Amino acid sequence: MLYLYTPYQREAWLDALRAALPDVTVAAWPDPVKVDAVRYLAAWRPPEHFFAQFPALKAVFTLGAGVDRFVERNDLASHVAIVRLTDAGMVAQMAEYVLYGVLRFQRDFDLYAAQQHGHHWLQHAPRSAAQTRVTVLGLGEIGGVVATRLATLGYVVSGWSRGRRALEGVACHEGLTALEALLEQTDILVNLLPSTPRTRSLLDGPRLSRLPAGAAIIHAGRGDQLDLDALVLLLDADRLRGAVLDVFPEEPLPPDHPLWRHPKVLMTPHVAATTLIVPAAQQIADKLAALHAGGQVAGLVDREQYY
Ligand code: NDP
Ligand code: OXD
Repeated sequence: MLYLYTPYQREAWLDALRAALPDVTVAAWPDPVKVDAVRYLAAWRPPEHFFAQFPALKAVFTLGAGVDRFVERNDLASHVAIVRLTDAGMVAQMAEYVLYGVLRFQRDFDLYAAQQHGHHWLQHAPRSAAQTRVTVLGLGEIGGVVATRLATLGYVVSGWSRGRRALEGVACHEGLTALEALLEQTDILVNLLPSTPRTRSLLDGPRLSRLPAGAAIIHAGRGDQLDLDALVLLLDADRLRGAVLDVFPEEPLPPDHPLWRHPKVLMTPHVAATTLIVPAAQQIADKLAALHAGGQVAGLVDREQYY
C-alpha cells in the first residue's frame, strides 16, 4: 500500500497516483489506514513524528526535488529509502526561469523598468551573450541542463559542483577554493544547489563581496543558502546590480522585510519550478516498480551527503 501525505492538492494527487499505480492500493492522509500495511509513502512536508507510525515502511517518495526537509528527520529509520523527484517537468521550468533572469540583467530590462517608472528615456550600450559570464552553482538534474542550455545560447558559462562534472560548453569546477575564484569572474550568479550542511550559508557576505561590481544573482536553490542582510547591504551600496529571488529562509518572507520593496529585487513565491502532478505521479510509479524489482532507482537520496 502507498499512503499519501500532502498539504496541497490532495485530490489531484490521489487521482494521479491511482491512475499511475492501478495495482497498488493508494490512500491519503487523513483517511484511516492500517499502519502496518503501508510499505510506501508519497509525501511533502508531513508533521513531526509522521513517519514513525509505519513499522513496515520501505521507502518515501518525495513530491519535490529538494529533500532538505527529509534527510534530517529523526522519525525516518536509516533503512527507509528516500527517493526524490528527478526532473518530472521541473527542468524545463527552471531553465525558463533562469533564462528570464539572465536576460533581465544582460539586456538591461531591470534598468529600463526603473527608467519607465521615472519617465526617463535613456539607451544603454548592448551587451551580448558572449560578453556575459554566467556561473551556475549545482550541476545536477536541474543545474546541469540550465548550464548547458545557457551555453548553447552563447553565454560564457561556468559551473560548480561537489564532484567533477563534464558538460558540453560549460567550464566545470569543484571545491570551495575554486568557488572563490569563480565568483570573481561572474556577471550573473545562478544558485541551484540543494540545502545541505555544506551549502547552507554558502552565499554569505564575504563570498558575495567577491562578485565583481555590478554583478547580479538569480537564487532558486534553497533559502538558507543566501545571506539576505548581506545581499541588501551590497545592493544598497550599488556593489551588486540586482537579484531575482525565488526561495527564502522563511516562506513567505515576513511582510516588513526590506526585500519586498527593494527596487533592485524581483521576488517570486517559490515557483521557479513547480511539481507537475501527473508526470510526477507517473515517475513515482516507475520508481516504485524499479525499487520493488530491486533495480536502480534514479533520485535515491544519499543520506550521508544530504541530497
Ligand atoms: P541534484 O541532486 O540532481 O543536483 C545537486 C547538485 O548540487 C549536484 O551537481 C551536486 O554536485 C551539487 N552539490 C551538492 N552539494 C554541493 C556542495 N557542497 N558543493 C558543490 N556542489 C554541490 O538536484 P536537482 O538539480 O534536482 O535540484 C537542485 C536543487 O534545486 C534542489 O535540491 C532544490 O533545493 C532546488 N529546487 C528549487 C526549485 C524551485 O522552484 N525554486 C524547484 C526544484 C528544485 P555533484 O554533481 O558533484 O553531486
Ligand atoms: C522542490 C521545490 O524541491 O519545489 O521541488 O523547491
